[in-house]
Amino acid sequence: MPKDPAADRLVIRNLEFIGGMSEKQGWRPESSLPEIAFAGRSNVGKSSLLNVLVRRKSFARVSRTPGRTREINFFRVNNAFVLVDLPGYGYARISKEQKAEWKPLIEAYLRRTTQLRGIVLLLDIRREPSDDDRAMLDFLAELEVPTIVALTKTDKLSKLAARERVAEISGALSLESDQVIPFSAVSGEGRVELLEAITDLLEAETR
Ligand SMILES: Nc1nc2c(ncn2[C@@H]2O[C@H](COP(=O)(O)OP(=O)(O)O)[C@@H](O)[C@H]2O)c(=O)[nH]1
Ligand SMILES: [Mg+2]
Repeated sequence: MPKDPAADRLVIRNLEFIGGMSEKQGWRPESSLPEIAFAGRSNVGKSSLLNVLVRRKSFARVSRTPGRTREINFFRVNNAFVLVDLPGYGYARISKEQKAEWKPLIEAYLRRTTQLRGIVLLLDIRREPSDDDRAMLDFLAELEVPTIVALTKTDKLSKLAARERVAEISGALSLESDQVIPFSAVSGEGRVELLEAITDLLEAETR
C-alpha cells in the first residue's frame, strides 16, 4: 500500500473508452464525472503523452499521418474522472475546409461541458506557438478554464536549451511558472508532475 494517499490516486486501475463526439450538437457521453481535456496542434505529441500518462502502449494511437482523428474521444478513468482527447488542430497539410472544422467542435465541447475541470494544452518546446495555439489559450481564458501547458519533446533539446525555451514560451504567452510542465514521452520527464497537476485540478473546488 502506498503511504501517500495522493500517490494512490495517480494509479490508473481502470480505463474505459466511453465514446466519441463528432458533431457540435452531436452525441457525447452522459456523465457527471469531472473531465480533463487534452488539446494541441496535430503532431505535437498528444497521443504519445496520453500513452505515457496512462501507461498503456497503444491507448491513444500514435500516428505519422497527422490530422486524421477528427472526433473528441472520451475515456473513463478509475470510475473517478473522464479524460478527453480533443482533435489535433491546425495541421498545414489538410484542406482549409477541414482545418476550420476543429474550432466549432472544440468550442461546442468547451461550452457544453460544465464539469470540465481543466485543460492540458500541448505545445512543442522547439516551436513558436501558432495563431491557433494563441487562439485556444485566449478562448480558455475567456471561459475561465484552468489551463496547464505541457511543453512536449524536451528530449530533442539539451537541458540548457530546454530551460531557455521554457522561459521564452512562458514569457511570450504570459504563463505562470506553475502552469508550465516540460514533458517527454521518450524519457518520461514530466509524467509525475503532470499527473499531480491533474490531480490538483480534479480536487479543486468546482469552477
Ligand atoms: N523525440 C520525441 N518524439 C516524440 C515525442 N512525443 C511524440 N513524438 C513523435 O512525434 C510524432 C507525433 O506524435 P503523436 O503522439 O502521434 O502526436 P499527435 O498527433 O499530437 O497525437 C511521432 O512521430 C512521435 O513518435 C517525444 O516526447 N519525444
Ligand atoms: Mg494523435
